[in-house]
Amino acid sequence: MIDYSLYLVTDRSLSKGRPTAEIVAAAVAGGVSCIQLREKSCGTRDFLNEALALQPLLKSRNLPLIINDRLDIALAIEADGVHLGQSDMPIGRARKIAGDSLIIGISAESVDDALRAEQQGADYIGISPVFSTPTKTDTVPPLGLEGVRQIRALVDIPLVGIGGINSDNAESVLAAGADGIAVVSAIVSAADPAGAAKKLKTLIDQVLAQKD
Ligand code: TZP
Ligand code: MG
Repeated sequence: MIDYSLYLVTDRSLSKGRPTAEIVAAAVAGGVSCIQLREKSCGTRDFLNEALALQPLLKSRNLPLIINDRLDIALAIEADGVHLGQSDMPIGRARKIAGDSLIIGISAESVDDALRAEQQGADYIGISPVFSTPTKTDTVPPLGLEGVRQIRALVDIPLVGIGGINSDNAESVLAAGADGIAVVSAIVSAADPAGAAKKLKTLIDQVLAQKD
């Protein structure tokens, strides 16, 4: 079982010059439960090497490494999973190539996307975006907390909210039915990524304990 409660999504362009491995190590020290390596502008070799560089730490902590977009890289390095958007490889094809053991996460931009992802065998859904965010501008209009509630009512697999989430609004996303929150800038752009992760994780653990 994967713990999606605090899901870090990396972004080297927002890391203020600090290496992704440094940000990830700090975030792990602060308590992130799942890590997605998201590289939007580097070549395949660079992406692969970034992923390999994270693996010893994450494996030693038993933390899952999910690769954004690139099923080939996920398979090549035996990552735990791949995260696919609506314009990436369709989940059915990805499953055919990857088999059942690879975690496949899908970004859902609507209630229909979420229903389809579950029917087609996704392991978890990223509700994208919950709030508007400068981190990713090529998104559909935010689904909001109401979107999270609607999807929760119809879907049983784990749900992670993403987009504009921080320590001020994380509780509302969990209260609306998400199992976890995914963040980029709240951790990678923080002056103290370990402290930022710890603050979020402490809050999330409190909220999730009350939901049980
Ligand atoms: N997918 C939907 S919104 C988003 C992604 C990758 C960016 C989220 O970034 P932030 O900084 O946590 O708002
Ligand atoms: Mg994608």
